[in-house]
Amino acid sequence: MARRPLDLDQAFAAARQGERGPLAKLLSVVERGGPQARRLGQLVHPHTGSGYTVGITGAPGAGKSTLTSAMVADLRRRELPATVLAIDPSSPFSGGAILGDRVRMVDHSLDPEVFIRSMATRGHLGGLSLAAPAAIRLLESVGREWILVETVGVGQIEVDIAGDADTTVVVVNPGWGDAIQANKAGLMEIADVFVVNKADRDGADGTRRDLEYMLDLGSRDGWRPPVVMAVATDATGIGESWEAIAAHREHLSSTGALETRRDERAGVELERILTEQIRARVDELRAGDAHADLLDRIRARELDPWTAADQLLS
Ligand SMILES: Nc1nc2c(ncn2[C@@H]2O[C@H](COP(=O)(O)OP(=O)(O)O)[C@@H](O)[C@H]2O)c(=O)[nH]1
Ligand SMILES: [Mg+2]
Repeated sequence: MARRPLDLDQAFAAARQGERGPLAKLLSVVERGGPQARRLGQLVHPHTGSGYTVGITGAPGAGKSTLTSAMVADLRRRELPATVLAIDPSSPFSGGAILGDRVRMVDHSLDPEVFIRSMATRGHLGGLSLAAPAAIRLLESVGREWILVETVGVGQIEVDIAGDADTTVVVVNPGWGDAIQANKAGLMEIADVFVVNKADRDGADGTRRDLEYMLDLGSRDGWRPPVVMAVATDATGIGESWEAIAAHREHLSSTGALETRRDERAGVELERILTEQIRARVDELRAGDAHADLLDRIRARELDPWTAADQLLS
């Protein structure tokens, strides 16, 4: 299937003028990866730094999409534009993924000040952990300020992506493994705000107590994550969630931790890119004739693998 090549400069300029079609196409470029995504990254980079990213993570079914949708409504009530990036590492679908999310987000689908996009993996390793921050930066560079990033599931990739946010909201439920699950999944370390969602159910206070107890054991950047009770389905606790996020943002800005964190993330991203490129180089070397020859010589005991590796690299 031939794809008409996208004029990146033109599309980027249009997206910066607020056009949604070109922005959607550019997000597909990011999602596909490869040389075009790299070129786009070069265009985008000088225009980044002005957005604020809120990661929303937690176990499947915790109510992340419902909460996100309610948070978007709250932004809109305050006449602020809203941007949502839903990331699903397990889904082969893209540009629309996750039917349930679409249904819940449908309330906002006619609002021109709301931009919602799903991103899925393209199967290549490290794909989403590279694409997610690139997508966030693209959204920033076209002037979107509040960017909500919902990650589906609680695997390592999701934890990594959630760590790409300025403020990370971890959504838990009453009785959801007594917060101990959150701890096991590595969510305790990345949480800046906890939302105990489905507080209309039994056990919400117990979950809150468990969280508070675990939070007593340590803090990050001199910040103790607040625990907010919410019922996302009827928009209870949404204002409080935003207040907690705003307080964290203020804390990060006033202490300089925002810059430190962003610097650290830049380092992490550089490392991911290096790893990806070195992996690609290894694949290239493995596919070459020299590799097969050297392997024969290793089998014949003429050459040890270390010397062979040196020869391949040189
Ligand atoms: N009782 C109750 N149900 C909720 C609440 N928030 C979300 N749900 C329901 O929980 C289910 C999963 O919600 P969803 O937002 O898709 O969860 P996600 O997988 O974390 O995105 C849906 O059926 C929601 O209607 C809540 O506060 N209380
Ligand atoms: Mg969801």
